Amino acid sequence: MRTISHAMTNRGLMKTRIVVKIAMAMAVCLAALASYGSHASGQVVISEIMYNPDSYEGNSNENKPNLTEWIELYNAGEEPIDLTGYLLSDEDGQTEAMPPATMLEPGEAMVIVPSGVSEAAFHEAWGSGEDGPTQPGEEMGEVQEDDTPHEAMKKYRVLALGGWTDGIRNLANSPSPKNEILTLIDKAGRVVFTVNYDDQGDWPSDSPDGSSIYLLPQHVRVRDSANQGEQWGRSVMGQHGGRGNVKTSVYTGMDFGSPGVVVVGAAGTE
Ligand SMILES: [Ca+2]
Ligand SMILES: [Ca+2]
Ligand SMILES: [Ca+2]
Repeated sequence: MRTISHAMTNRGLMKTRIVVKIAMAMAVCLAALASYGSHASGQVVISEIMYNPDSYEGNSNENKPNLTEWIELYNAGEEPIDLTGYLLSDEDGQTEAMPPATMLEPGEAMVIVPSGVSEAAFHEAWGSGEDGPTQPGEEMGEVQEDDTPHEAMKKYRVLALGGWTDGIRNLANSPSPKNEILTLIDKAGRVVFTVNYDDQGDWPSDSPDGSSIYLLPQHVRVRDSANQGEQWGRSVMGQHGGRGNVKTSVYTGMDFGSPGVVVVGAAGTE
């Protein structure tokens, strides 16, 4: 009896070991799939948020889109990313999906604006990068000696997306832990990037109006989560591509940001 029960125990142990081995193999497969998934969606980040421009934002009582808000995306990875079908969401709703063949090359930045404002209108105010690195707004401040981002400014795309008025609505000027929770979602419905920006605590102040917030160079590629205010900076003239807009019929105020320019630094550097 003892021998039989011993044999049975051994058999039980073997079974347990096999089950454990299968579970471990499955875990390895799942981990590989997960890393493939994150690889597939690449390293696209929300690199800058203009949520409280000095330019006229529209009257929310009239339910008009806030045309002068914008969001910058950046490909921090080493492979082109197909953003087709990607959309932005927050706790209010979501935008329309990005159109077919929306590619973002490694190191390329793209600006997302509400439908109703054109790429030409944005470039008119902020510069297109085609006419030299420090245009426009260079007359508004001195370019600093180490201001390589200006040199790095190149032509960038501006994509107008519908779904701001009835979807994500505006980007709150008085954000809180409950809003805005900006999330970039890929065409498979996976969350690629999320940030719950704020203007208090560790977060850059947005007072006075007009300055965007942007991921600091050392955190473009290295983050635990983007929900840490100290990882973001407030745009100022002449730093990390920061420049002012030229006033136009759409961009009526004096805003500061670095649309089209993302400075990437090594971890641990400032
Ligand atoms: Ca919103
Ligand atoms: Ca706003
Ligand atoms: Ca930027």
